[in-house]
Amino acid sequence: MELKGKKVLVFGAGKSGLGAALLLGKVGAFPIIFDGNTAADPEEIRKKTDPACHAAVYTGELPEEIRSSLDLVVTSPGVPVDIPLVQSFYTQGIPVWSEVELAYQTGKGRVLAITGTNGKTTTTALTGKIMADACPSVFVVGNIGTPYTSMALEMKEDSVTVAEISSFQLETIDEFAPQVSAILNITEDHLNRHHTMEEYIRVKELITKNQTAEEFCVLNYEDEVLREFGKNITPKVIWFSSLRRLERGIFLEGDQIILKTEQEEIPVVKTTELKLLGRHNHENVMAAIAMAFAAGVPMDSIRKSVCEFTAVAHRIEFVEEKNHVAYYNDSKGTNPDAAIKGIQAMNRPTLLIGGGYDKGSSYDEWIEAFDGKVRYLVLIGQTREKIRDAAHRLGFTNTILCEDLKEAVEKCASLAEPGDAVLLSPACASWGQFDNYEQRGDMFKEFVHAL
Ligand code: UMA
Repeated sequence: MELKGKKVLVFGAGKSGLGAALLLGKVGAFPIIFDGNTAADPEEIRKKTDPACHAAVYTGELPEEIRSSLDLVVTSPGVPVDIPLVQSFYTQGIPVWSEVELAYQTGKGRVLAITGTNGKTTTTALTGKIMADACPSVFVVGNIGTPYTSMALEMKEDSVTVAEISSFQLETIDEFAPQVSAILNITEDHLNRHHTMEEYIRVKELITKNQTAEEFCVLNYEDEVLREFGKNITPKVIWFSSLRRLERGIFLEGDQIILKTEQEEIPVVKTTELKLLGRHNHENVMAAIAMAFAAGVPMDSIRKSVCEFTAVAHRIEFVEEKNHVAYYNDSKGTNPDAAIKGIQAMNRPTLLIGGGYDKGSSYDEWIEAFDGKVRYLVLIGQTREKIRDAAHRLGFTNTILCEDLKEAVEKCASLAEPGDAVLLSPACASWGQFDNYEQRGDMFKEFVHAL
């Protein structure tokens, strides 16, 4: 779509909305920023908006005359498609794009896109490093924190974009077509937004919707949903497995990661050479290697980058040892499945801090994964009673409710014995008590340092 001269509603005035509005202003469109939060102050939003985008700003209600004169709507990831206002755009026949679609249609070069319930950020950061070590112009964008639109106009034909793409961003793509995609795993998450597991899976799988038969999709062979999905898709599938030797693909055998193509079997790297811990991380590494290999990066270069890469913040991040108690920040454990990885990685008796915003998840599997390792479960946030009740039902009764994270950290410090670990791995989103999981993790680290 030619954007010049078009009236475009930018729905949501967070990072994505501000990035989209600036891009639209620069390409000669007329952006109108709208935020549905009635408490949002238009003046504050104007202050955060780059003057170069000449955007009008509305909050709360969108005036009817604006609504009826739009050519395009660009939604922020946090805006669900089933709310009445978005539905009314569909009824009017106005195209609705995600912020990622807008960036894709204006950006240039090749795109490598990663989705999945867990491991996206680590895999994106690692793929970004491998590509940056091998290519002159690389952008790492998307759900990882830098809006795709904020970089799109800097991209050139020889650029490579490595994008972390959430289900929220995939819901409203149109032509978005990465040369290499990856779906790492699909487990229960965001059911308050997508309502059913079927819908969540459908949205995740949209990442391959516009890919051609010359392009690639990296999939986890050990994920039953993906194993089925991979049987009938257009792009070439590269499977990865941490549990078995594959006919073709990339797999872990003992401590050796091996890539097997039609022609050869390449021992890539040993897990003992990596700075990332845990089977889930070895899966992320295999996915990143497969993506970079499909994008044509020489194996020697991939190997070097992979060995240099260190864990990203907030993912089972070691904070400090105090009074012989080790503190770990796994604030990125925002759903039960991610939090299971967190507790599985612990090799000491653990005081676990959990709870937060309610995304409609079930916590049973997480509690069952405690495996005798958790001494106390210290709970905060909206879900604290729900998790406590589930734990008691499953026979785990060492639960403590706290008002906030600070109290939870102090409680853990008072109960921990030398040799224990304290792990923040909440199994819930941070919203309600924090802006995002980064803020939650940073505050956890601050409280630990202050003990
Ligand atoms: N808003 C409305 N109406 C609504 C919902 C929201 O007007 O119905 C407004 C809010 O009032 C707010 C704005 O939209 O002012 C916020 O937009 P947003 O929630 O889309 O947040 P952004 O700041 O644009 O950040 C988004 C992603 N946020 C979400 O998906 C919730 C960030 O992912 C991402 O890093 C950023 O774009 C850049 O691409 C965060 C996240 O939590 C890390 N992602 C989820 C996850 O990882 O589990 C998917």
